[in-house]
Amino acid sequence: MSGYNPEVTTLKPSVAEHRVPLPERDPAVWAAIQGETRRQESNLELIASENIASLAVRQAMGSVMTDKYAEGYPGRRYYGGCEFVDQVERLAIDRLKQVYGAEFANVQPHSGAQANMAVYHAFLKPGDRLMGLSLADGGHLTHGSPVAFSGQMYEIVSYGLREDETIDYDGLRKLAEESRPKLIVSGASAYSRVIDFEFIGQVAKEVGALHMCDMAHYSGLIAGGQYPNPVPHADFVTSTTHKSLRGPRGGIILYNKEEYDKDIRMSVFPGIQGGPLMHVIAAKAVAFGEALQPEFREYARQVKANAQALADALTAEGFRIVSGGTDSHLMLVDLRSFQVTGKVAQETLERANITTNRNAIPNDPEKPFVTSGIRLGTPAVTTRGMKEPEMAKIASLIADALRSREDEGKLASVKESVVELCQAHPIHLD
Ligand code: DSN
Repeated sequence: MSGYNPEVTTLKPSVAEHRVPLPERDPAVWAAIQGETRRQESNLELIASENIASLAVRQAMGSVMTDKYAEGYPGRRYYGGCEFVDQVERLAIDRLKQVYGAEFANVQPHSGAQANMAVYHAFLKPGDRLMGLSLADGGHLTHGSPVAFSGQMYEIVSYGLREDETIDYDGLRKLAEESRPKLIVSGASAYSRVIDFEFIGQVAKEVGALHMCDMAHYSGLIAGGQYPNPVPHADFVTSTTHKSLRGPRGGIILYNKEEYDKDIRMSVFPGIQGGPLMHVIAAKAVAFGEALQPEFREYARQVKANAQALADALTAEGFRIVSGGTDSHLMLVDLRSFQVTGKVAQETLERANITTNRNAIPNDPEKPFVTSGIRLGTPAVTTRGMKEPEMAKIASLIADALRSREDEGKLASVKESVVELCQAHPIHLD
């Protein structure tokens, strides 16, 4: 965009028009982007699956790599002109393998859901048995929910939680022995504790199943050495790249055995996808490079320390944290002691510039659209430099907002404090 000057340009008018910067070219879209920029700057982002990507990641995303078709893989494309996209995809693959200590990596899945679909498509036939953590207990739509392709194409058996709200590993083993699934999924979307990937991998071996770990939520913590690495214990590890890992929106697949390589590659392309998003792959390469820096280890450590501080402070405010705490970046908050549903809490907090998402808690008496909980996570607030003292402040602002949900004046004063906190930890996104 820089360098545009309509007065002095020697470009042909149609080409010059192609270089008109977005604010002038499309003010409506620009206004929405500016709105989102200001929203991110002045809101406390506590959605556990969100983060704030670096300027370098966003610059790669907004680059000319978006123009290029590159069906195939580096060195073996179906299009000409792939020299530089090959470079960037090789960088992404090499860095990703280094981050997680994996032998093979595929960086082309457009999303986490497509990474999971690619593994299923490669190794399961429709009707084969798939076992995962139930959605109600913290699993993901792609782990076997009846409303998603996973639950519609495969026969699903789901494991769940014990009374203490941690994974029922004995139940998982029993279910696997009885139902003999073809593939067992580990990983979750709303589970705050350490998952025993080694145990689940062992059970999978015992029953002759494949083990796929969907580490999407924990991938940044794993990259930073703050959560167990599933790579040695799973046949396949999938992830998104935009959650705690802080890259662009996208997916990845890792595996160690050469015998899986052809099937995974063929399943991603041409199996379920066409041309890879090369601008996203460039941004993934940047993010994986960032994850290899020593600062990222410190970031991951602080994300986890902040989550523990937030959970402790919320407990002191009178909330119940599902399972009693967290070993990761996220927590589920049971709101029933505040006599408020997840839906009302999410809406109330949004009025105070605190962004969260409602989430079912185990054995939730409310419908999924209402819920009795909210899920909170610390990746984004940690990116903007907040630490334990700010977590205590955030817990007290959340409690104040929910206690004063009928009082517009008090909510406005909570919002003022939130904006002040954000201004004290600025994140310049322009
Ligand atoms: N939608 C994501 C989350 O919020 O956890 C999972 O893909």
